[in-house]
Amino acid sequence: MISLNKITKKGKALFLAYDQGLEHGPTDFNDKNIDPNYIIDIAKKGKYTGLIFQKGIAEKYNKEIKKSKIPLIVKLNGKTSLLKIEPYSPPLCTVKDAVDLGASAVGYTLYIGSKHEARMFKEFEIVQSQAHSYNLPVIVWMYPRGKAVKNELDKKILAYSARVGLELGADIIKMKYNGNKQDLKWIVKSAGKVKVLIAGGSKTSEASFLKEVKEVMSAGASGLAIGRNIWQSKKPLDLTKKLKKIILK
Ligand code: FBP
Repeated sequence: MISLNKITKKGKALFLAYDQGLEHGPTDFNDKNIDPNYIIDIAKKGKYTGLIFQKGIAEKYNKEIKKSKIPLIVKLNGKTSLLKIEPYSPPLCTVKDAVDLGASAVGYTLYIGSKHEARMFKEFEIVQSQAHSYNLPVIVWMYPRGKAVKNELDKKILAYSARVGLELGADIIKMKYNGNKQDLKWIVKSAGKVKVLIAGGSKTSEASFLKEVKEVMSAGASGLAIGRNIWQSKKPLDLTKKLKKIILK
């Protein structure tokens, strides 16, 4: 069993995600949060349990990341939002590169149900076994997506995704929440020993965000891997404090 101690606290995780520049483009950013140093500073002051970057930022800002002492999670694959085709996220960084950058874990997106599922599984198998040979935990963004998936937020398809995470050897999975606590309980059960984190999504009001966080934690989630709701917030550190009270208690 791979240890998650470096990237969790009391078994819970609070990861700050900043790969949206690749996935969505700078459309998510303003004058402040377009600067990776602003994100590193939030992670450091907020004592996040992990900071997620693609290889490019992990390389260019490596000195600052190391100085922050926040565990680095390198996202190994990704895609832009420009091509409106069946989703496929190619590998963009090797496990060895992530290790050389000082990563404490690696991240990978899988689009289950996509026409390219088989290819993604094959590529993931290499990543998973290499990461485990370095004792690095593997965090999988489990996203059911593509023409075959009618409703990405359907309980059955989310539970299926969670189970696939367990079957393929993920250590932590990151999923979207469909707003139904009972559904999430079943999804968490489907993941077995794999911890389930919830993704933040686009920015919502602080009150409804915090309410949702309480709900997902009481349904058995092990934390959050979020981006926009934090670094688009006017007071990211205040919000972080409130989140930590709910998640890391
Ligand atoms: P947010 O909290 O900003 O939604 O980030 C979570 C995340 O998983 C990012 O890591 C990733 O860039 C993005 O969501 C991908 O989501 P989608 O494919 O739905 O746009």
